[in-house]
Amino acid sequence: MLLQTLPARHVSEFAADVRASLTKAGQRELPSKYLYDEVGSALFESICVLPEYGLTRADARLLESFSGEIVSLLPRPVLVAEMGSGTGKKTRWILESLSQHQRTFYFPIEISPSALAACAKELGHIDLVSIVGYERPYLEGLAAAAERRAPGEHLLVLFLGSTIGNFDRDAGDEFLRRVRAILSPGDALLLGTDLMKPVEKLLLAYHDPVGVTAAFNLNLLARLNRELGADFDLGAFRHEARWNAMERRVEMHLRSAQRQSVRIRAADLRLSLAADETLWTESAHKYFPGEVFEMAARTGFRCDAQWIDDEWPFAQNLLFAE
Ligand code: AVI
Repeated sequence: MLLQTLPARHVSEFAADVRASLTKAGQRELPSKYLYDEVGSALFESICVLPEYGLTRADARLLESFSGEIVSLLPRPVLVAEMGSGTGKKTRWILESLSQHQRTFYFPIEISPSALAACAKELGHIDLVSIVGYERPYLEGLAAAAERRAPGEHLLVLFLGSTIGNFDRDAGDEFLRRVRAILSPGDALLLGTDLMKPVEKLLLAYHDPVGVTAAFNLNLLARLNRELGADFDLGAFRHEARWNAMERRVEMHLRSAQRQSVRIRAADLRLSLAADETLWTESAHKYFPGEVFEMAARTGFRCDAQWIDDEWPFAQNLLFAE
């Protein structure tokens, strides 16, 4: 795999993001993108195999069953770019189906170099597939991948696993609009969306009995200790998964078990937390199937096809840039 990297972003950007979200008025927050350092990414891989977290298996089942059909609906020749490829395991089916028709360039886009390396290992040996990895934020990587196409070539963008659900709804629309602005009419976006299901089932998926999701959430504080010289006592925080019915989302919080004060040296910040005060670390929005068609229409796409898993309500949606 060829790798395109950018100079490392400075620790000060991380510190500034943390400072801004912890000091904003009202509910304190921590940006969810920082959940995924090396430890966090490994814990997320473990979440994906938990019996209570059916999302990843549903995503993979749909790709395994319908890749042939999805590929048959695409204009060709087509290059494939994936925002947040992770280890690339689920993408194999799409690339194998495509390679029955054409030689394919695949551009995984990830900020984590270890995920890109795993992806190259997983997918590096598929016949007629060449991989160029972009170690960049999603939109920067996508713009770079889009520049590589020759006249007449289309682009298929993969945004799987319901990562769109981690954006607030308005921010999700804005993100899709920005993706659309990089594409040309007729280009495709395969968008994975986790669907509404009973709330007890959703809460268990984000608060598993083994405690893997709790460790994933608490690792964010451990990361602040490691990288920003903070002194969070991890034993003084509890993982919490909450259902927000108005916004139709699961929220992950870290609840302070006592009144405490924390210092984050690199962010030049001292925090005073009340007992029971929470830090909001992530949202996972859940969708109704029809909503995806409306999202597509609002953001410059048309949703032409949708496949829904029978076991765990989850949809793969094939959108085309209008
Ligand atoms: C990456 N993302 C789609 C996951 C989700 O379900 O929202 C992240 C996650 N957080 C806790 N469990 C999984």
